[in-house]
Amino acid sequence: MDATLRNSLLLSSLLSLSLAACSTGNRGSVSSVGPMCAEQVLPNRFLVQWAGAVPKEFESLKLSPDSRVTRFSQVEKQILENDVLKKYSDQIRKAEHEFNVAPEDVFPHADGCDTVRLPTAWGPGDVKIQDAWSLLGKKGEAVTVAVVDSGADTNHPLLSSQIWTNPDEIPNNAVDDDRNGYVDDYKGFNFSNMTPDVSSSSTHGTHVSGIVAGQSGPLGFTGIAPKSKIMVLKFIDSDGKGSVGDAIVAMEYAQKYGARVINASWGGDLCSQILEDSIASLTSLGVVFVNASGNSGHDLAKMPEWPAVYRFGGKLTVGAHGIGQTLSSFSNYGQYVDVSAPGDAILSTVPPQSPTQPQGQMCGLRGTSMSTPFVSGLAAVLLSARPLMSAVDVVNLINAGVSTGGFGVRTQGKINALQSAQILLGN
Ligand SMILES: [Ca+2]
Ligand SMILES: [Ca+2]
Repeated sequence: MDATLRNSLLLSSLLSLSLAACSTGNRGSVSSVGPMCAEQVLPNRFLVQWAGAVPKEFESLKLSPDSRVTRFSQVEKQILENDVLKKYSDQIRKAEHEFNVAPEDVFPHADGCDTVRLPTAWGPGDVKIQDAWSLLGKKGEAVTVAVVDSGADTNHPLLSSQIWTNPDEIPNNAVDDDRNGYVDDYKGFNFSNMTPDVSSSSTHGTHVSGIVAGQSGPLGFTGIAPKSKIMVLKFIDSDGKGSVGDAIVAMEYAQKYGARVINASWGGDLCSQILEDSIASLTSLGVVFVNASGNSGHDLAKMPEWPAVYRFGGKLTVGAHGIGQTLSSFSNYGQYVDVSAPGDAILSTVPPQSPTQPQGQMCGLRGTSMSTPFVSGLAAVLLSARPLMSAVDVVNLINAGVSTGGFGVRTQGKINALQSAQILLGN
């Protein structure tokens, strides 16, 4: 076992609470542990979750003004153990090493960003979204989807009209007008470097955002919920890594500002119980959490990845299929994957690939990162028809509406927007 991981377990073992080994979503049945990527662990960085209010002396370490999680940076394990964990043991729920997660697309992109041989947009038809729009008379109106990812090109002509803005913040004046702790968070925020810049190095998040809420474009392209708004919350940096703590604070922001769906096209080989608690809390507050199953081609029951294997009523884990209607070989599968959605040769928006290229680029990518926003978009369409539904209601509708066909996932099916809409209307 890697030293840092061993330390992590020792650190946790000081606390009497919640000390189950990281497992899959089935409480009490500890599964085998997936391959450890110890380089993802951030040395000398720890997350501590408090049972109640954060003690005053650690106020400045809170992930956000409203958070009950503090981040201890540049702190040695022994110092944390002796000076914090022992002293405050009755007030601490969990303590763990912080680590990075990564986007879930497939590299190299076999069909990636080829401007000559772009795929046609087969996904919207495959999920029967146009039929669902017609039946419901809604396309995501008044629903905000938080894309917690690598940012997005908010100036892309097929996206710019659908970018959520913070009404209480004046952009670009270097003032935190709404006093929420984030300066100029007008079009979302970049939690990886604490700036308002969400647009740089954002190919992954721009592609995901287009699948959710892109406007009609070439080759049959359309977003699944083109009337929904995208809240661009960046936590994955230009190196393709984002920390668990930054993900948590971005998701807390999403819920606070009214997002009903969180698209999480990312994951990793390490588990965080603090992240699990955060997702559980969000879903109980009505936020649908949609998560990529990952691209290892494994049965997640045998080789878990996180947060894909966490199970809550308001959470969906998504596999990917291609136009040939079988689960893609890269897609994870098994009982911990709820549904499949189009994820191979998927056309969507990307930022200009070079300074000389115009805005408005499209490209094809594949991965469960791409199938996940199809499900987020469907959740937004269903919520626009019935805004008072709980996260559990939305997830149940999506699961119940699948077209079954041996996809190797828990429901055996791929999403079908028309059938979910018919169930919603009692048809
Ligand atoms: Ca602000
Ligand atoms: Ca401002």
